[in-house]
Amino acid sequence: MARKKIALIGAGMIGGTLAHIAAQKELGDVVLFDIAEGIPEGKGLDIAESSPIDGYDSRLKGTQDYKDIAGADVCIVTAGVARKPGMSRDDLLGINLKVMKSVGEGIKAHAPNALVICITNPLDAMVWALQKFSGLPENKVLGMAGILDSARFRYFLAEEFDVSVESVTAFVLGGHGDTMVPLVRYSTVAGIPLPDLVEMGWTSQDKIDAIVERTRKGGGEIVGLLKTGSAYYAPAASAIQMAESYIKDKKLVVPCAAKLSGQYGLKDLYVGVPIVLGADGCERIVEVKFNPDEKEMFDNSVAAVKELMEACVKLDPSLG
Ligand code: A3D
Repeated sequence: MARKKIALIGAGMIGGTLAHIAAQKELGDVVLFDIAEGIPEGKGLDIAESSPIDGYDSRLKGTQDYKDIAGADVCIVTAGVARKPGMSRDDLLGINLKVMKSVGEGIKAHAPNALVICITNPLDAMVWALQKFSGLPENKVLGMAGILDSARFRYFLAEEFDVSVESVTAFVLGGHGDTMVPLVRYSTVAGIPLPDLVEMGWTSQDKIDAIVERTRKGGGEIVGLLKTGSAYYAPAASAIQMAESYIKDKKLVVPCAAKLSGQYGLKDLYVGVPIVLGADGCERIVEVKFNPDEKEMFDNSVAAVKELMEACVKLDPSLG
């Protein structure tokens, strides 16, 4: 069986990390595309030179030519600008919308059968625009955010309970931003929901509330520490999990930004919801039952996503 081909559009901090993990896992051969000359070539060569030590045979190539992504099975998009301290994800909108247009056209021309995973912020609006610009089927264009936000939530909870991260499951839904919705009722330690753990005296409601707040601001916490950019190790690991579930048809149930077509009473927008991710891309959207508080938080988050979409349409009326 021929090797899979993974195209990384954007070879910055996340793109380089994606290339390293994808190669180490032998998910396929890796093409790094970037407009910055030398960066994708240099990162590709550096990673390839580690392959004899780590023992993997993935081939890596850096390029400025979209022709080199031809026939890619997966395209992971990080092209654009990342947040600097004091910048919100929304400040990135104007710059990154133009980038999504050129990336969408490049993918449409050279890799129309790929699964496309968008990471560029502001995530929900950018993946929505990327799907429109590329014209690829909705089930094959997804946004990465929920896995990362849930991983942060899981990590903080595992720390609080002093248990393995593997024993903690958590769902963070909604748009990727300060309005995201960490679902406490659906988050568990070995299947025991958090509200039960509060009753059992494992933690307090105040501590859970503080962890929820830290999760919502998890991206900003890293930006504040790094000062020169945003998180890249955990975002890359999250997107690789999505690519792996697609390539291996694992059908993981994971929160991703997916295009809704009636689910949750919403249409024609991307927002974070649990999906089954397999060989057909988004194979099913899971409709979680919300209580009134959760519904209010989800609605607020959707309203924030809609605002960004409207701002996109103002900047590029072809999206309307
Ligand atoms: P960075 O290291 O700046 O890399 C971005 C790369 O994109 C640079 O190498 C640029 O040269 C390249 N680029 C710019 N324009 C184009 C273009 N038109 N075509 C191809 N390449 C281009 O950023 P990063 O890797 O740290 O972050 C990438 C994106 O991910 C940013 O928008 C971040 O805000 C976003 N991000 C999202 C999450 C989510 O959870 C959704 C988390 C972290 C970062």
